Amino acid sequence: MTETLLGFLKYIKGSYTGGELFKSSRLLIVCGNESADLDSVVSAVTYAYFSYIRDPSVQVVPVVNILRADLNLRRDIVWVLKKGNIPHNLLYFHEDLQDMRKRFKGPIEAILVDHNESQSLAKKVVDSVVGIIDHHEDLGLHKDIPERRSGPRIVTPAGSCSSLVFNFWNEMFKSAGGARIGPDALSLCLGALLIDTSNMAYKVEHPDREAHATYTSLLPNVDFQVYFDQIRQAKDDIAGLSLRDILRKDYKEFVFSQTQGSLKCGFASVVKPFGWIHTQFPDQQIVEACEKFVDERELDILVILTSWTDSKGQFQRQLALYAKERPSIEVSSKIAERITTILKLQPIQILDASCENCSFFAQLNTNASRKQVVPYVQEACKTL
Ligand SMILES: [Mn+2]
Repeated sequence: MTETLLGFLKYIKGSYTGGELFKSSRLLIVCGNESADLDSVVSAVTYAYFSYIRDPSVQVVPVVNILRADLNLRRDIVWVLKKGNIPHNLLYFHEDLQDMRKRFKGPIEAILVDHNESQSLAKKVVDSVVGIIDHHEDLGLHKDIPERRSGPRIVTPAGSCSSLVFNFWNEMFKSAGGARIGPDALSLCLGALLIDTSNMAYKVEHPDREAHATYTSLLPNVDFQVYFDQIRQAKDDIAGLSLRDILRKDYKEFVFSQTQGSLKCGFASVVKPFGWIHTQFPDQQIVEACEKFVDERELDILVILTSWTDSKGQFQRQLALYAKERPSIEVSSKIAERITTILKLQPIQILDASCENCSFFAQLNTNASRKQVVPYVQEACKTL
């Protein structure tokens, strides 16, 4: 039996290509969220791998919830995979999900990691959710998972979902007398943890400390600070990307219900401040990019969340709202009013000319990432 992550991915690829995978009565996948950040990719890939280490007779296919071509926008993931010698062609994307649906006639069952409600294409393709490991707000779905004894249902705070995935399997290995885990899988887990917690300085919860302690003992030759700096550098490198790519690189969308009807909101996370964006693109290009983005996705409102560490080492956040036309513009300003206190928003000027479609704010509550901002906006929408 192979023991490295690379060996496992090659084995699954063989089974996929040769068709053995499609001969069983069910097809099991593990799927990350639609932003497909490092945490989601690592959580999916390592979940499938750990499951294989535990029981090689159960084949789980890890799926990255985006198109294959979009992986290259995520330079931190590309860097970590390269460092781990994991080629991209051993991963599975939307195209493969469609292919699986065509080739497999039985039920496709999914374990969701880093989200707890099916998203994007997986929502259409998956027949049932049989497991969840996540660190987002619990939407209360699939509560019957524990009774069905199919997979775990763990939705609990953690800086990184990868910590929850690792701890879940590591506990299982311990009770089975231990397991040999490939260092390539451990490096992936460590990378996600370091990025999600800024090298254990931010949003660290008990599961992260537990995972960190294990990585420290199992990876004695890795300099965590150096590894973190390298991934961080790759993640922050968005130079040369178009505004459209910057917006869709780490993106999620939601439909929120209102008193009457519903509101479709997109949330783009960006790793540089608006000031930097404005040095790369003039007013008109910024406004046009937002307009096109909203049109392409039929959004009512686009929320852009920036976060970065400034030259003094201070972690900072900003928030912008964009709406193309009335009445969405009014709705957008009401949402801004309602989230001002909780997020400590302060209006700032970014564009040279005034623009009624956009509003920009410094977000002084720097603890609130998209994970928190989304439910605040959802709450603000309810009575609109
Ligand atoms: Mn996550």
